[in-house]
Amino acid sequence: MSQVSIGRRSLLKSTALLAASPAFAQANDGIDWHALAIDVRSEMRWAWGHYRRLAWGRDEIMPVTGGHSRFSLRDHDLGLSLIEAMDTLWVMGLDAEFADALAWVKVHLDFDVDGEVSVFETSIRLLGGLLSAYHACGDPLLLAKARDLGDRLLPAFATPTGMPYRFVNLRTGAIRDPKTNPAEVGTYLPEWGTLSRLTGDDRYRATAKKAVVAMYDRRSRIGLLADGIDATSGQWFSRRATVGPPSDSYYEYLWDAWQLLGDADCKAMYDVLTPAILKWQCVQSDGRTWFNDVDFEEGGPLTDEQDELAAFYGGLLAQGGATATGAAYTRAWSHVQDKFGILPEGYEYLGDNPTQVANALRPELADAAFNLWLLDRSPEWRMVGRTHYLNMKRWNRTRFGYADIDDITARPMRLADHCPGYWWSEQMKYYYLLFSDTPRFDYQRNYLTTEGNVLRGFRRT
Ligand code: DMJ
Repeated sequence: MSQVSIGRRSLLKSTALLAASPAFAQANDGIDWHALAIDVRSEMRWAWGHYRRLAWGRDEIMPVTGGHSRFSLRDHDLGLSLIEAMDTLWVMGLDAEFADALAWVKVHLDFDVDGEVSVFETSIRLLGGLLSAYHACGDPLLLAKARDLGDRLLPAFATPTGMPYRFVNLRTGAIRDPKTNPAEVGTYLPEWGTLSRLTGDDRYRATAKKAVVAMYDRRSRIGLLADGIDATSGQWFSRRATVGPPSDSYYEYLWDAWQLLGDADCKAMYDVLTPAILKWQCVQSDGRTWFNDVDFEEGGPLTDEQDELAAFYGGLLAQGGATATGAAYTRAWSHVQDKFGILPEGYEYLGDNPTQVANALRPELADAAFNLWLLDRSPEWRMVGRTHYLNMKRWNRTRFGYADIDDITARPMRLADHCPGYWWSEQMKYYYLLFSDTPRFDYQRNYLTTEGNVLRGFRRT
């Protein structure tokens, strides 16, 4: 198998496949992974039932009170959670629920709204969700909706640099806010390349690629990107290089564009930027591996504070070949999980303490564990995912679903009345894939986006 044909979350050796069977896993570590997978599926169905009854077609359920909230638009819902959930429902075999969601999309989803959305969030969540649902069932209406949405996002990229404005009006194409960052510039290619492949219209891929290159071309002499740039002038307005937000998925999508689309330019860019990150940002402290934020031109450290969202990075590093560093970084976050139960949004490694005590029901450590497990099938990563799941069940579960936490240091942890859309697309899918060994997923050749949307690897059985 050529490297290009090996999926982002794959690269398995044939011997490792044996270790993937539930029987082997059970004998190996005494955990009944199959039962755990069934439990995840049952929690998904339970939470979906509440969403279906109390927040159908709304963006997000409020799991403490049973209300609902908006995400994309101020005055209009776009069924965010429903769309984010679709491919998770499908891979879990919750086919009646999937059909119900598809029927809603066919009747109700309409992007012709006079309102402004985030180009980045709309692309990774809604466009990606529609494409993964299309991958699951092949209904052409889903592709048509994805294309319509892509067309409505395209005007944002009409800048002198090719880097997009942050916001666009879905009906008028009016754009706003050129002050952007690497993630909002460069997290498009897998979805937009897929859209181009499926429609035969190369504009989506070419537009996304131009933005990625424009950002890369502005790297510093030492090979780092800062995290604030003006899309119209191409001038930086920040000096901070970080692997956390708002830069995180820029790096992820360089590797992903290579893995999914075979884009060798993106691999070359990844191979230039990653050694610079490892050289200037990677540090050892108390036997653990962390990534400092640093000055992007001088390389000097700015802070030891770590952002929880950066916890995905260990999985990416391993996929890109820095296996030991990726594993070590994931172990460092696993230490924080073991210490606090749920990761805090901010953490400083020198004091081994939270700097922000909230957690917005985040999937990043489960994401990294899943990616590492796909690479080496080590039970260690399944155990990290299992702890993530069981701790979530213990602390985040509430009356009508799963909720964010306001304070992970309080006992019991204090909940916030919000369930983010990505919960339906990300960790519930990572857990299930990690524990189930489902025949609906190709564990050797697959691709999941930054939002957990499966664009390659579904098996229609
Ligand atoms: C998700 O929406 C995506 O993974 C994004 O790239 C950053 N993280 C959030 C969830 O925390």
